[in-house]
Amino acid sequence: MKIVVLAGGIGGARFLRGLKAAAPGASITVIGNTGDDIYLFGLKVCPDLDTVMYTLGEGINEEQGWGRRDESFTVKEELGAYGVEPQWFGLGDRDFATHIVRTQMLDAGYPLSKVTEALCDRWKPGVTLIPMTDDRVETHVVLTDEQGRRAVHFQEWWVRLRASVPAEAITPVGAEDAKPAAGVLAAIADADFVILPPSNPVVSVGTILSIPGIREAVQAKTVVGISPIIGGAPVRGMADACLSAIGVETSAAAVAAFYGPALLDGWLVAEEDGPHFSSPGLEDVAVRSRPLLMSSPEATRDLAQAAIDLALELT
Ligand code: GDP
Ligand code: FO1
Ligand code: CA
Repeated sequence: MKIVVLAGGIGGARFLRGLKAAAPGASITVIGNTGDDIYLFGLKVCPDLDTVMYTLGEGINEEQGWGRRDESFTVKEELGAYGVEPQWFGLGDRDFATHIVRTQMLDAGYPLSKVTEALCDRWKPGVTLIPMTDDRVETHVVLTDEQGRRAVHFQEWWVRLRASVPAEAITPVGAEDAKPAAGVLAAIADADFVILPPSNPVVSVGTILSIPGIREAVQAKTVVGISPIIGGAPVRGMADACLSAIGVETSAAAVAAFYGPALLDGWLVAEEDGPHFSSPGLEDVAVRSRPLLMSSPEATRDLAQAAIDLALELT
């Protein structure tokens, strides 16, 4: 079985753990979101790729969901002592090494997809992890604060401001001119089906789909999505702030409508959302209600199994 997953960070990575457990023999290709990427201190940081790589490679800080376990912050403190900004982004010492290796390889001329492959040689995530593009794409957020109306990097809005200032627009800058990374379209074409895990629909899955050619390739396959919204709320994080910014209600039905019937063949919603699930235009999408909380390895494996079962039923 060949499965492609379009993944963001924590939600995508946790789901992938369950998918590996549910389908140990499957060949899984993960197309990772790079819209969250940011240059800090001259180093290229790829939060979502690293979250997937560390989670599947058993190096993640489990409580936090991002960053390394057993982490220390000496370099960050020393940078602070020099007055070097930003201090609002918590890069740990172990994590710094990843960004140093990545940046060295990029500066030597390797594309991000090759660099990611090299980093995965160490972490052995058990999936093929490919960034959505080798080109620079950065999600920016338009907001108005005491400094006026301006665009900031997604991380500044998400991490420094904790999405407390409403986003007036969210744009993947550079996406229009970006190309899918080597291997992305081939993996999708070759897949038995594509899964949209419970990742942020706007700044994770939406960003991946904004790369010209990816949505068209995915649309041609059987696609099953898992709602990241349960009972009108994002399970963790602030995905509702991203949905509000683009005028989409925070509900399982509205997210399905945002992806659209041309893309989605199947949609898993939480048991509490099943009975009153209705969305005009989505009559052709097969909706099933299942336990959607990734609260334990077993629950996450069962969720992944439900996605596989629905995909096989629809293929
Ligand atoms: P990020 O890049 O680290 O923000 O992670 P993702 O984009 O991959 O996923 C974040 C989304 O995962 C959040 O917006 C939540 O809505 C969703 N999520 C997190 N945990 C769960 C869970 O246990 N079940 C479901 N259905 N969704 C979840
Ligand atoms: N998230 C935070 O809320 N605060 C941080 O200081 C922070 C640091 C950080 C460092 C490396 C990394 O890979 C991720 C990090 N994250 C941090 C998480 C991350 O930036 C965001 O949650 C995602 O980009 C949103 O998907
Ligand atoms: Ca992300």
